[in-house]
Amino acid sequence: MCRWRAAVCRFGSGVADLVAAYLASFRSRTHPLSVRPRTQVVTGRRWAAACGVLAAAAALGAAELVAGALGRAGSSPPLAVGAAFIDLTPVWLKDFAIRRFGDDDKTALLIGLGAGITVAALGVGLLARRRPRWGLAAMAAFGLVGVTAALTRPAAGLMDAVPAIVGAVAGTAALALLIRAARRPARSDGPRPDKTQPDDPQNDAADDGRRRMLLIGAGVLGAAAAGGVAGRLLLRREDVSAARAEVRLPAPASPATDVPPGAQVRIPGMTAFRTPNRDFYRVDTALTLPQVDPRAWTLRIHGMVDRPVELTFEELLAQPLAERDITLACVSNQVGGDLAGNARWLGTPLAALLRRAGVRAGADQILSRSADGMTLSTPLAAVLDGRDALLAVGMNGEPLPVAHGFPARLVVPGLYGYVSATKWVVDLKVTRFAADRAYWTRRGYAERAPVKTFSRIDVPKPLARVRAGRVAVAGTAWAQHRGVDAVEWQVDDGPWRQARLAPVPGLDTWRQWVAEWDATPGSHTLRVRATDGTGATQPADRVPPFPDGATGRHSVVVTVT
Ligand SMILES: Nc1nc2c(c(=O)[nH]1)N[C@H]1C(S)=C(S)[C@@H](COP(=O)(O)O)O[C@H]1N2
Ligand SMILES: [Mo]
Repeated sequence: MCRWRAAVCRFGSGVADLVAAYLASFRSRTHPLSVRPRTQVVTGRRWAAACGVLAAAAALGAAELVAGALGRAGSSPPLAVGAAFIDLTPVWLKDFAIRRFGDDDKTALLIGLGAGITVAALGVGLLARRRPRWGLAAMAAFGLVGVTAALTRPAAGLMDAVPAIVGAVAGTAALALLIRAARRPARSDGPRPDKTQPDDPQNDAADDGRRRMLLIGAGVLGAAAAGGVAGRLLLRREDVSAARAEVRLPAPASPATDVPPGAQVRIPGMTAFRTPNRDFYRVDTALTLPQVDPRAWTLRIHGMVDRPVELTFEELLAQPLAERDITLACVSNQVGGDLAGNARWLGTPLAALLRRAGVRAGADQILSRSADGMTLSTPLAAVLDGRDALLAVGMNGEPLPVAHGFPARLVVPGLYGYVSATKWVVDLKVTRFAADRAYWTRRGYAERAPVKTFSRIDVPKPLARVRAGRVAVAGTAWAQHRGVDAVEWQVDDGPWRQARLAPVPGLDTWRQWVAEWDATPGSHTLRVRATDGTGATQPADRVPPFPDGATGRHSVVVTVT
């Protein structure tokens, strides 16, 4: 550990020396960019723009290499900037992204970021063509953006600034090198090469210059790529999939109730009652998946408790475990949307852990924190009211997938994910809503957010064409922890009719429904609404997901021929 630290210090002072020498070269005018701009003759716009892109590649490659060497994926400047962007994104845009791109929202963000970086790099190159120092300064400014983004990540340490710093140094150095190489061999006042004259010696010089430019450009690109690849490979050390494969989950002390055979409505195109892990929706703010080694993992329970608890993964597996079927839903889910999934979770009851810690009077919130610094708040009362709130380690018979919170996450039936389902959880603080706020509640989302009653038509699909006659209409409804007591469906403005409800193992999962429709030719609108266990029927008025979940009735238009 000490040796490591010494190496880091040496590395840091090395970087500082480099920067100092670099700056000194300006003063002594030996620097390639110290040529006075007016006498500077640089090549055409295209090459200058390419210089910018190559220099940016060098910056990113170097930064990636350092992020990899440090084993800190999140400190990679583009990822840090992306993560900062996610945090700064207004709620409406986030909703839009989740709605528009769904599980691919992060890919969309990274593509957008890549485009932005490319445009900025082109700009830096063009700027450097006439004003080398400005180009240099712009490159440094981008480095500063990277540093700021990395340092403002919630779980960041000072070391997270290093990749962006090294990247900025590498980027400016590469830019200087490239621009010097791009300088035409002829001076501006000398004769220009005459391309129509094959024997003109100026042409040879120009060709030589071009060859050198291409060589240097290729060298920079190669080094950048090598750095990037090496960085990514180094980050594999952090990968926890091997550790995950070694986890042996104990049998539950309290097994799940059997799922009744009829829970799955057997119609082509129908949603699976149990969502396979690979199909389970994913919503989180993590641009890079936290890699949490179970051997190093601990959960701390502290705050307004009599006896703070610290639990290792081994100790967690030794607790009595319960297995439960619970449907998770996201507050960003729209009417008819699919940001919900049903899994069989294995975990220890959260209430028992909290009682062991001894919750003090006056507390009303659990503020949970994940390994990547994300915070979620959960109403304490919901966790203690007897429902199956779990500190989960297993999902559908395997350890939690890394994308779903390995090694441990919270699952609380009946509450939207953003107030209950903390993935990669490492810390539970028992506190008061008046004292602490979490990521989403700070952004105006509701503190108390029970899942709203929801129903959806899964078959037929929107805009489907079906044959006149008997048509199966089926779907999924949920009102976790209250249960779905009725589902009604309607054709056009006809009467509401009862659908047949499939059996369910309990109140905490979604429920499938099915009906037979005597379809007549023409275009028809099918509509659905559910009634929960308290007797409340889904309202017709449409409200958006912000701040506590969407309402409205799902409908599909089908053509009957
Ligand atoms: N650490 C962490 N946990 C999180 C989130 C997050 O962004 N970070 N998102 C929450 C939200 S909004 C939802 S809907 C659920 C989604 O869980 P899933 O991705 O396993 O489906 O996780 C919750 N837990
Ligand atoms: Mo969510």
